[in-house]
Amino acid sequence: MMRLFVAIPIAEPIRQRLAALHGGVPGARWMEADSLHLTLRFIGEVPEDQAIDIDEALLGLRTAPFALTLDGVGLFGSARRARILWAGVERNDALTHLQAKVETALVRCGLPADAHAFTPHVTLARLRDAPAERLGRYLSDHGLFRAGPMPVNRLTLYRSHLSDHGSRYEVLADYPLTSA
Ligand code: 2AM
Repeated sequence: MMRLFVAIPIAEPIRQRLAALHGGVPGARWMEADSLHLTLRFIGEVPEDQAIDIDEALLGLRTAPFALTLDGVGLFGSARRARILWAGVERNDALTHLQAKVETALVRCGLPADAHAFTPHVTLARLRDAPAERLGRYLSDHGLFRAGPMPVNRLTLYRSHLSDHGSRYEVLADYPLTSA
């Protein structure tokens, strides 16, 4: 079995802009710059033959490149029990369309439809017992964060390796977006 997800990798120079958001939150585990990504679909554990089907389905996608802009920062979880600190993504019809295409392709591979609404974000840090007051200050300090436009010209299939030290993300395949 392999634990997979489909994402847009975050390229330079946006990585550097996101790295500049590090710090100021006690208990935060910040993402490594080369792991930064925008998840389009978390797949979860699948057997190897299904991973091959998924790879073929993603190869078959025909989508034109586009650009996206990061906008603001926020939290998943309540202010008292915040779990994830993220950078938001400006509303983007091409991104929504791409996510829907990926979803359709994966359901055709036999995966169950994703029950969650797509809330595009780039995880910056995972949080544990972060003081609410410090988080509040962080959000107001960085509320005006914006970065981009970032060209999106490929999707990536990642494999997630879980360990006691957190997850490590391995790039399994890249799928270029082409207008042709
Ligand atoms: P994220 O996009 O908020 O960072 C690999 O675990 C990636 O898939 C992570 O980037 C993670 O969150 C995303 N993901 C989405 N749903 C998930 C789930 N139910 N379990 C684990 N990861 C999930």
